[in-house]
Amino acid sequence: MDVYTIAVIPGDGIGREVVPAAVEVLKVLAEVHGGFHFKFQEFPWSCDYYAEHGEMMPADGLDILKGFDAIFLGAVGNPGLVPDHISLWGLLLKIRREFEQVINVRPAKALKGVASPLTDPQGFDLVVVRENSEGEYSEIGGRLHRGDDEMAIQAAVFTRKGTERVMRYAFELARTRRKHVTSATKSNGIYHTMPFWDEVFKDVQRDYRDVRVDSYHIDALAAQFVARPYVFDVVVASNLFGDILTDISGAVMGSIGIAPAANINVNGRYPSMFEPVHGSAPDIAGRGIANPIGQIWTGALMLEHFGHRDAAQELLQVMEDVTAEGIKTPDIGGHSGTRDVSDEICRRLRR
Ligand code: GGG
Repeated sequence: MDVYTIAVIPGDGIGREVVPAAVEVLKVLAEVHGGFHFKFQEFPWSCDYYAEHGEMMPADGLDILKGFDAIFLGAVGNPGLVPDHISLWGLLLKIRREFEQVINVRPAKALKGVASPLTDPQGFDLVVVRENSEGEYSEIGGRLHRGDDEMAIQAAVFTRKGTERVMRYAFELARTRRKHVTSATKSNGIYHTMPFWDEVFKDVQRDYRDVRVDSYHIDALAAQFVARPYVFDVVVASNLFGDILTDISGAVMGSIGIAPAANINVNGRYPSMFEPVHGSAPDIAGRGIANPIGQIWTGALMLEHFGHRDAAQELLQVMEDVTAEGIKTPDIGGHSGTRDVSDEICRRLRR
């Protein structure tokens, strides 16, 4: 029996609703599937924790997390309590950086029973591979002057190592899929980093001549994600572009509440972290209507990461059956609550 220790950080807002729902589903899956077992331990690190302690997580938080096999996180952010850049850099981005979770894998595909703005019968099935540790997400820069001369400067960091690494990950993934990689660039407008990005892409593609490639400027790519998402297989993008593209692909699926994500530590030194694409959604928090599918699908990515592909597939199948039968939250046109959806998934897993 494989036993996995999982650090659970529900975080803020709807994270506190969708995480317990998904944990319940994962417990039932382990029980009925056999062969593996989870030991979950919850941590209250969040904006409320900050209000009490002046930090998003304790000083030894990373040391504590290091001892786990994976981290299962909900959402971070309560702008009424803590400025967003403080909460994100104090918890989510800190974990991604310190635990070298350099790759963010964000799949998106048309699900049965979820009305999508996309009417094409072909559906779509793509994965965005996002650079997760550098790029535009940088603390380098500063603010100068006051009044008319006030300014803010923000530097982006693109290392050859980091850029090549995310591209190789995307090509390797494409080899297990439809062998097509699309690069998200903006080398017409961004003078240094994006021509560099294109150069590295060209260098890496030489090692993957069996994989078809193309490249779009991010603005055109964003439009294509909406108009023709079915033409994409694996899309490789920088930190910011990948974040934006996956909010779009979430919306194209029908709701960002469905979209899953995995922050992968590729060197095996630290745990990987699994968290859905969506944020804390303060507007609907506490109403019991948050969509748990993004968090549950994220749980399936965690199972795949541990090598339990069949259990992950079983979970995805049941999840899709439930949405196909109309048991779904209001964001995707249903009338069910968070727990109605997760309870129904548990009930079907037990059958
Ligand atoms: N699911 C985690 C969360 O709270 N995401 C919101 C967000 O804005 N994340 C920024 C990012 O993924 O870079």
